[in-house]
Amino acid sequence: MNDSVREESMENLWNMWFTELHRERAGLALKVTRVLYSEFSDFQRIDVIETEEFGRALVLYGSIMITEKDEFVYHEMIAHVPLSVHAEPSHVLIIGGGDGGTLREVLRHDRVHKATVVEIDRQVVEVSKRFFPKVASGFDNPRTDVIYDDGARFLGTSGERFDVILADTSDPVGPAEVLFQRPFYQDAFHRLSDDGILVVQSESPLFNQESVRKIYRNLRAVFPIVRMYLAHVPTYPSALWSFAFCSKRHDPLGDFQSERIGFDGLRYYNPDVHQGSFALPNYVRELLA
Ligand code: SPD
Repeated sequence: MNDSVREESMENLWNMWFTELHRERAGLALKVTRVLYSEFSDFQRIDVIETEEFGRALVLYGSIMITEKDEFVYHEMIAHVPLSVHAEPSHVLIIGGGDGGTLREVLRHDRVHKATVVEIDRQVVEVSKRFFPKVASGFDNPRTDVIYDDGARFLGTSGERFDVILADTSDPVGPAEVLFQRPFYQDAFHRLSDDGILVVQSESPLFNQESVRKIYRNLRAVFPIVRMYLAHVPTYPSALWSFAFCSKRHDPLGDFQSERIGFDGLRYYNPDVHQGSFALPNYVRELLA
């Protein structure tokens, strides 16, 4: 075999693709350079792949949770939107979030004295620390408390109160399904302080319309203020992702104060993005009506 033939056959050998189907006939395909990790934990299948375009990706249950290239969008948006609306977010609870990206963003705020992460799957945290050290950088922070437990059970039994709760979950299948149901939202309401805010990741308004409808129906039955906001996450279904801002008192636009973001280094979130993310296209308004 001459060199050029050998090179070509190596090229074919590594012509490996990861595909995530988002609907029956549409999905995302990423060219893979290496599979770094592939195991079943007690709860789910966990894969870490290295892709040419998006760097390393953490895949749970066959679904991309984070990639090195675009994780900042989701994590900045789930954390900084509520934290720049709440006046004293002293104690923040993160349900899920085992990769650590949301924690990293929460800890940027000096006004947060304690961040509690409740993750069901210890293996996700270990994998993230090993393969995504920059994302998982907050786990050793003295303000962080990590509890390995079922998020729904924790909220139902905990006697603690939180100023902000962030439901940084995977999709509503498997172990995360209960985290999208009304009892979970009721428990979150009761665990929040009187001016508390809950933010939940609420799926794609284009590709997951049935889930979105259910999530907002359940949230509106519990919280007096429920507003959707949007962000562009290229590796999530339809690349348009939604979050639900739910609160007892705070209005996400009226109570927003840009001075609360007193640090550098954000790559997506800024005051204009905060305001603009609550502007919804007509088809999304209709979905929520
Ligand atoms: N379909 C992908 C939805 C993922 C939402 N959660 C991501 C967790 C990142 N910390």
